[in-house]
Amino acid sequence: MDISHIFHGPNSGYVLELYERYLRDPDSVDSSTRAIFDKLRPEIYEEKQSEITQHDIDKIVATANLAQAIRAFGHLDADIDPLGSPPPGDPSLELPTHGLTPEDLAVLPSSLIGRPVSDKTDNAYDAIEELRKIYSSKVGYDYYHINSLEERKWLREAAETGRFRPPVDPINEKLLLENLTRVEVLEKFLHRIFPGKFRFSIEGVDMLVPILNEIVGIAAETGMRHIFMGMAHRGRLNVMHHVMTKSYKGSLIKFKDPVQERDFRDYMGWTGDVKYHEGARHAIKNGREIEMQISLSPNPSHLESVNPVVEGMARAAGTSVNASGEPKFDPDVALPIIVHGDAAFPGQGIVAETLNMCRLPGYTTGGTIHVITNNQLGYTALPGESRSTLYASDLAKGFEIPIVHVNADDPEACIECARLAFAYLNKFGKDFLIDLVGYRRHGHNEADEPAFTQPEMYKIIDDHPTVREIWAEALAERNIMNRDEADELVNKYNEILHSDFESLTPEDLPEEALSTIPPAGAAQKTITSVPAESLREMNASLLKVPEGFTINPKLRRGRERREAALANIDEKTVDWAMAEELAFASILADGTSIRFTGQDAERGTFSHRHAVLHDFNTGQTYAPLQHIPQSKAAFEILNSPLTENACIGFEYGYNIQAPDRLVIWEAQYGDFINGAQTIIDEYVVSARAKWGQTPSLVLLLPHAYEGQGPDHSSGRMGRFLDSAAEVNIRIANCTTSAQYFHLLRRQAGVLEIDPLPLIVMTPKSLLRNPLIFSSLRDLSEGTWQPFIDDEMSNSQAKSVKRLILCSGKVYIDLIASELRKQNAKDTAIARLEQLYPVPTTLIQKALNRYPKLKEVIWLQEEPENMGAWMFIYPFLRKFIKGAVPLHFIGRRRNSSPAEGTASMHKVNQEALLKQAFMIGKQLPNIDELGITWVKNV
Ligand SMILES: Cc1ncc(C[n+]2csc(CCOP(=O)(O)OP(=O)(O)O)c2C)c(N)n1
Repeated sequence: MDISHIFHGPNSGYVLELYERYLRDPDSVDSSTRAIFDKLRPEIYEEKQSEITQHDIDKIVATANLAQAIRAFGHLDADIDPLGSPPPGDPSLELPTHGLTPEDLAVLPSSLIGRPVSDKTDNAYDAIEELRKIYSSKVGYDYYHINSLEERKWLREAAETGRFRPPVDPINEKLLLENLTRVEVLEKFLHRIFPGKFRFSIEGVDMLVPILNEIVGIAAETGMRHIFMGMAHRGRLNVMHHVMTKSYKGSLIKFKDPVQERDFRDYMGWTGDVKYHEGARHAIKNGREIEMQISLSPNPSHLESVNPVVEGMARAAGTSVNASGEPKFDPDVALPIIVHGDAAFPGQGIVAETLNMCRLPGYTTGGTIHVITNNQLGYTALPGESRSTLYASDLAKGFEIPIVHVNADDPEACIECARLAFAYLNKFGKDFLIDLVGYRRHGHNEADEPAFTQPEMYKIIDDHPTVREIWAEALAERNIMNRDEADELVNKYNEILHSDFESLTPEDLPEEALSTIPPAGAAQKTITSVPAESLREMNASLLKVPEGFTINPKLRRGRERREAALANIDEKTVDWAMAEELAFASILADGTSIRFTGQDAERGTFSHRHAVLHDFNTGQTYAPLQHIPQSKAAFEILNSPLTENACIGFEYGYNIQAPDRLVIWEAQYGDFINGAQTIIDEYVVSARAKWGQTPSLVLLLPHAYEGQGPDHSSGRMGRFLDSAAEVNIRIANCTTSAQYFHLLRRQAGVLEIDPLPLIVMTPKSLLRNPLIFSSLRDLSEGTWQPFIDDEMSNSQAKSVKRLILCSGKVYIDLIASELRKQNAKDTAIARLEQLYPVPTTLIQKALNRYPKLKEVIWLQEEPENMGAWMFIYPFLRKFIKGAVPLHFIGRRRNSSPAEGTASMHKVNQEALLKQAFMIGKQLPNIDELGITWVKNV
């Protein structure tokens, strides 16, 4: 007889399972369960029916439901706030909600709650209480948002067996006290000696340091080769000293204000950065062998911006690229750990952008451990002002990341969470989050008065013992260490700090990064040409596909054209995509690996690249650059997630960790680079000056005024030119496919000897315009030209009156124009292919070639306040030295980069070209147009 209908409710499945077990073997369940099920046995069901009431059944199901609620929502009742605020609770955790009383539970079997809790309890009441102790203790296990049953089971088992928790998994209690003492003493020492100086103290979340050390220790035992850490200001100094093992003197000297010791900038040879942004590396050794390297990435103030950088570093460390084909990724090589702020985690979009990468091919790192140092404040803002969610960590739920909320005043609970985090990551290769709930002992910084805004909270904090004091007390109660011994530890570390401070000399200023800046200039000497025969062979290899692979018919013609394209060495047959592919093939043949990412990068936004072919019949993919026999290194090209800031941050980190690989990111349209302004400003263009890092990341930004509107025209080159200074970046805007070929090859050639980020304004319609096509000879014999003067002869140059200087696509518009033919004799046109570093000597040389010059014009498509003009103007003035007038022609100053309609674009573009050729005269209707001619600037 089927009696399943009598079990109902969310846990009916579990009760049924128990019942079936009982049917197979009545002894497999405990005696009280057996007594209940005896009443339900089919053969005696009818007979005993009168004895089983619906009431009994309801109580069984209600008990199972209660147990389920505690497992899922017990964290809402957990004691996670050291400051003692009551937990929010939840009605599902209360007996009356389920129609239960303690008496009901006392007569029910504990097996209704399940193992392992049922094994150590006699009835359901005790089992429920036991369950509460686990799920509503100082740890709130928050994992019911995980979809995988296997993972949920594993997490439940880990929580309920307590296998990562002391005493099951013991800790060295004394050592923990020693560590907490070092953490606290450092902060208090700095507070005393340098009152009011910012250090963004860890106090209140001190357990961060032991948590990190626990993870580092287990990771090293497991055989991880790298840990990459990212964190903001909070507690960073303490982590530097007690996780990264930096010497105290290194920080103490900086607190003393080194400018008094010597000229800081001269000494460091770079701009440097404040002490709480510095990075560090620490090698854990076994004898002479480095077992594991821990790297703390430098980071700017911009909270959370370091997240993708750290992920990129870990991905690079775990990826080997030494053989041709696809790169190989090993998730067990590197572990990323990211420490977040409780206000920043939900607030900064880059957090979600980075979390979204966690399982993407080409981006996953095999899991990250996240720690939120949750001090319940963001500067002066309360949680209710910083987020719309209950927990600071709730964003992580959407990515199915298990979360533990842990009271930062319970050291054992914190250590359990660290172990659990690593064990889960190690088993499932996925992220884990520890929400370390503490408080902030001082103001946002140590000069702030927190009681201005949180008077009540700070009354509690002022009276609240430190976690070291709490733990010392616990050890005294456990007779492990008496109070005097604990005080001795405080004295010991105070004395160490004192003696370090007293013996400081100027030589204690850290010297890191001094030697990391290589001399610039090697790029100019790089040979980028490739023998014609090699290029022909590579082209042939690139056009091959596996037996039986059906290419999309629409791509066939182009490929047939390419088969014949290199027959004649002087014919201009090489378009942009072909030049790019040949550049990549030759770079791989030179042994340099390539990673290329961007939105829809595989096909290319403009459907020009097709680096990954899709079989027309089966959809199977084939990337020729992974199969050419000439290649000696791995190639990967990936369609990135629809993200700019985190994607560029990721590639930046990848590039920093693997400087010998060519790393390229392509924007869908150049404008979207503004979504990554933080990473550009804070890392790409300034990391060298601030932290001595030497990125060589390539950014390809489609940039062309073609009537597509304000948002698809500009790669915002002005933004990069704004930040171009010293030796920090190269910016190119090239006009032939050969130039692009040589530019890419030059970048790959100097990755390790003259690395700089390379920003390239790339074409849109010009991708297919024969005026930019190059010949095989241009590739095999040419070189990168930062500036290209008019091709006219020197004798023709003698009659030139006007020199038009420009950059990029407007040059092609000029030479394609009818007006050009009419003005061929007296007008020369020269193009700046490299905007930064400015090729000063070449421009100067060109100016000297035109003795009868009457005027120089800077022509650009962009508005006067955008493009290259504002940047290049002072250079041009200096070169010309007032000898001839300098005019500007371009779109008018504008708040938006381009016209909103194609028709207005056309009118303005035509007017622009007309004005460019109207020597000495102004277009009659110029005032009505969107362009401007600024005379003799
Ligand atoms: C992107 C960004 N916006 C604003 C700030 C200024 N700021 C510095 S710390 C801070 C509060 C951060 O709070 P939280 O994330 O909780 O970290 P905590 O300082 O409390 O550890 C703010 C707003 C910043 N550094 N970065």
